[in-house]
Amino acid sequence: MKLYDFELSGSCYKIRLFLNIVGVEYQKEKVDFVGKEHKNNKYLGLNPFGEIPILEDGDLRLRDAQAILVYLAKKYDASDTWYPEDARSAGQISQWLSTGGGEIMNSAGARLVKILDYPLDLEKLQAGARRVFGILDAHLANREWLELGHPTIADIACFPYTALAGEGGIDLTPYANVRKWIERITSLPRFVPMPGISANS
Ligand SMILES: N[C@@H](CCC(=O)N[C@@H](CS)C(=O)NCC(=O)O)C(=O)O
Repeated sequence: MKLYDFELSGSCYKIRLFLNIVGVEYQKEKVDFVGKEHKNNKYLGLNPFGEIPILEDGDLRLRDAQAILVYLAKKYDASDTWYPEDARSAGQISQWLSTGGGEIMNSAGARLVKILDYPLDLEKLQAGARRVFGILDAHLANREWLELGHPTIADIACFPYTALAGEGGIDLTPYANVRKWIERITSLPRFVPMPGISANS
């Protein structure tokens, strides 16, 4: 299995983290994201959206971190707890997969402005991120995990760009429930860190 990867990408990190959790060996192909390699013809051939992560498993190629998480959970999670089969659980988790690839990416955009000077509207992105963190914080007021009372791929999809919010100039101090949830995730037994997100030891 091959992951087209950039170490500082929170989206690629979703996949690295979950591959470690399910214990699947894989190979990394480093993408020169800063040099815009993901926009060259080779990469546009792999993913016409010009984005990473991309995962290849045998003759299957997938783009989009959330789609990749679903695939990995279905294929490699022997416990069937990270994305359980039943309709109710699948629906509950999927709503957060959409949030992880959607509204929470405001935080990713703010971080791209701050660390790579992307010409995007920083204030609008920060406001969008704060709105979703407020919703997340209220949701987590009376639960430890986003759904089902245990960790699922919903948590994995929403976690990185929430934990990296500070790098986009967004202070998580007002979101105490979100901060506790981050601590729970960084305490998971098979947790792996990335630059900007440490294990809770
Ligand atoms: N929908 C995709 C979006 C992934 C995404 O935005 N990836 C970033 C890196 S973290 C990217 O490749 N952006 C393209 C660019 O900024 O040029 C997913 O969730 O995997």
